[in-house]
Amino acid sequence: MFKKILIANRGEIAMRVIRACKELGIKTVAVYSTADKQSLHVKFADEAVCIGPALSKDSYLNIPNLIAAAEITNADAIHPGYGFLSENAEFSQVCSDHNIKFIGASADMINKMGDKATAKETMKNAGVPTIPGSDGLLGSVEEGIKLAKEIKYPVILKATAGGGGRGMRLIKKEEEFEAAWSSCRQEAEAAFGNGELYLEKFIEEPRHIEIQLVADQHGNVSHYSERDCSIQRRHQKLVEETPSPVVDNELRQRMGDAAKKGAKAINYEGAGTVEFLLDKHGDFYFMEMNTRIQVEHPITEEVTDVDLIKQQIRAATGEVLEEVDHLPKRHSIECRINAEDPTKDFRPSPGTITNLHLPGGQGVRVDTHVYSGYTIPANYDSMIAKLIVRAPTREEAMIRMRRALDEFIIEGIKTSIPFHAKLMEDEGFKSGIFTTAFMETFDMEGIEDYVVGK
Ligand code: MV4
Repeated sequence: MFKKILIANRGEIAMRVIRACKELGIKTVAVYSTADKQSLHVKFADEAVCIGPALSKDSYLNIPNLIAAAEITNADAIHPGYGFLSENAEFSQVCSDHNIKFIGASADMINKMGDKATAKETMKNAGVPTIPGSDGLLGSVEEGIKLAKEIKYPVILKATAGGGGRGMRLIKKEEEFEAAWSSCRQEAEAAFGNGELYLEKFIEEPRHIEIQLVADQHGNVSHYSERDCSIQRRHQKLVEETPSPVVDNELRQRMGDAAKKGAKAINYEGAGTVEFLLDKHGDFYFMEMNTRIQVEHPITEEVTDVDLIKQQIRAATGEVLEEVDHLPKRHSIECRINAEDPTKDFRPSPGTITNLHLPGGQGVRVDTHVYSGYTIPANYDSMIAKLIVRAPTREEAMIRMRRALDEFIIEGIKTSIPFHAKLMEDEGFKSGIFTTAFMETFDMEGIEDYVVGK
């Protein structure tokens, strides 16, 4: 087992990793930027090292400073959390070159899954269902137009270096193809330094369903069922739940098997997530594979009774992890609490929390790094807490979430809490029948009324 882990991250996920390490008897090193000196992860870790100024690129993305911090503290592993360097092939390689275990994917794996056309091709060859479209990259605009005619419009152009919704163009008819091709290519070249594109049939109003995996270093791959992440806005997830209201045990087993088959084909190691689109006919297709622990991992923990961070650390040490298909024992929902004003198009609302009261009681979990008096810096993302509930059924989980949101008092800044409160009472959400387009028609009117105590 590792003796000391450096956590190359901040915020709630840094706290989450510290908690797992404490229970495993592993010492922790926090790193922080000058903007995060007052952060909880700095206080709760055994040691803390300042790695640079507020700008992410000079601190949390500063590879030489992170390696130096690991070396001076004698850390034998680095946990990258999510975001920042968690899917950075160079960082994974540099860690390995310095004999520091990167608790994440190898550089090769990150490159393979980070190139979306390669990832899709790899999964298709492994027998995982993929969306009809080009075999790999498109060679020319003419090839794209010819293929689009065959697979029929609407189609979607995707940048192979994109992902998470960046570098995509929906094309509804042939007349739009050339303009979409040029603008998508340019955008991808500018954003990722790689303008290569591939084409797919556009799946209309799908659900986003992802399968959690943990693979040990001996070929054992366990799945932990699905998470439904269909409630998103501009590719930012707002609410996740498990089990999905539209996935039964038969579909769950097929999706879990497909995800495991894909992971085994690439000799995957560690925690990972296979994202699928589920269409209205109940067919599912590989979309992307995330080679990191994700924000929404706690809902899976709440329904499987497994600590996924501990499991990820155990896998990284080389421990043999028995292969198990985990089925959900109950229901769990997560609301991402962001320092944003939902009445003003979710614009960021950083500042000082003047008063804080966290919800509690049976089945309520809050993962956060904030406290009363804490100032949210404007430099990083706006998620300040994850409110997670568990209950025997989906209906009880929604009622419990509504109750917990009422107890959640945050003064001094605006948060997304009122939005979540209204969502828990929304008939469309309550029905469980919705798609990734849900937020396009969600009515924000009257959410001012969803304040504490009402
Ligand atoms: C799609 C699609 C429909 N058809 N691909 C968005 C994020 C990126 N991972 C891929 N995405 C999509 N790919 C085909 N062939 C629709 C989306 C999509 C989406 C997917 C999941 C969750 C929310 C979404 C919102 C808009 C578009």
